[in-house]
Amino acid sequence: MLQLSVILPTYNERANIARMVERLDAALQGYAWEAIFVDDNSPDGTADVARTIAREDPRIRVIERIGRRGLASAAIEGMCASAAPIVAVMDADGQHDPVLLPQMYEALTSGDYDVAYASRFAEGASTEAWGRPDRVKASGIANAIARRVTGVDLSDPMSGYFMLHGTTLRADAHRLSGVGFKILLDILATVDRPLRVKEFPLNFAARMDGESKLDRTVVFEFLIGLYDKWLGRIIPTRFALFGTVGALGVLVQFAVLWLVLSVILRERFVYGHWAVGETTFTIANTIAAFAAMTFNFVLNNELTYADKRLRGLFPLIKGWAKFGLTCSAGILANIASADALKRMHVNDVVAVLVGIVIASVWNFALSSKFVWGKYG
Ligand SMILES: Nc1nc2c(ncn2[C@@H]2O[C@H](COP(=O)(O)OP(=O)(O)O)[C@@H](O)[C@H]2O)c(=O)[nH]1
Ligand SMILES: [Mg+2]
Repeated sequence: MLQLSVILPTYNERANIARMVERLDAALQGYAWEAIFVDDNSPDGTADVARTIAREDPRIRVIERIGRRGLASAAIEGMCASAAPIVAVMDADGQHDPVLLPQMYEALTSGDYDVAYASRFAEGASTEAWGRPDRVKASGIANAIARRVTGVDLSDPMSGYFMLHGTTLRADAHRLSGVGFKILLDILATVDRPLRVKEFPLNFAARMDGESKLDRTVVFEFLIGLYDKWLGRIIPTRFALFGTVGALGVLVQFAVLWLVLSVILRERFVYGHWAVGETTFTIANTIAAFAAMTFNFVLNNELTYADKRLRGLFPLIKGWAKFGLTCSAGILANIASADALKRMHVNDVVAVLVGIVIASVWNFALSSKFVWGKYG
């Protein structure tokens, strides 16, 4: 009878799959286990590699998600796709040592614990082999905040290696945010009754092959998670991020407009108007809108869509062009409405602001689909 399902979210982990299966096989001798690779249609063909193994080994399963990205949602879907009474989540890159799996399993089946997890910072754990002291430090800070704010007292609540009963997960799966990567923390903060947690020290290794996809500030990641838990239901997290980036874009647009008109052209700004002709104003505002668009693209790619981040020169240029295209209608509306309002002798600042609001609603709707989304 199936005892344990190990969920391994993957994105471009082609070279690590076979080795990972071998290590699971060695660690889980005597257990009835399965492993589910949840791959987000990795360009390197990770899912094909996993399927090749799965054809020979029925313990291996593959879920391939098309047009989706995100570690947390991959883990949730993998766990929900299993019939096993106990489910685990771990990285597929070798950083999480499978030898802990039987110990975690025994802790859960003993009935004394609801969740078992591997901590990088517990007594006896080590992060030296990770070779990333900067990230060790950042993780430490985020963990300290996590402890304070959620009251969850673990040495490593941001850990991505854990095991729990399928029933515990399914009872609350619909309430999990699925945003960001901190799914263990998400589970602990979401489930109302206190969960009994068993901690295992982990020797966090360097990844076997390939590169990290989540290499970014853990603190920022964590703040998003907090926002999502508190206000995410009222204003969706991604929209809030997009809006915040957009608001910064407003500053950029005004700054560039001011730079062009006041600094470069040395025009005077009197009673809410620059003393310039219509054409000059339109050109300056067009430049400003494009600068703001580029700024917004970069920041949205780094922050709003960090879990789907476009990387590498070509994807970035392509993404920027697509963002520009989807935004160009927005930019036209932006500039045209500002022009129209200006002709109606509305204050220049108000005219520009109205243009920006119209453009940002349009931009969010389209870019989340076409640049970072399903058709990305
Ligand atoms: N399905 C899926 N897996 C992902 C995604 N991003 C990262 N992963 C996987 O999640 C695990 C942890 O990611 P990794 O890049 O190693 O993060 P790090 O260990 O924090 O540097 C690895 O197995 C990745 O392949 C994603 O968007 N979708
Ligand atoms: Mg990793």
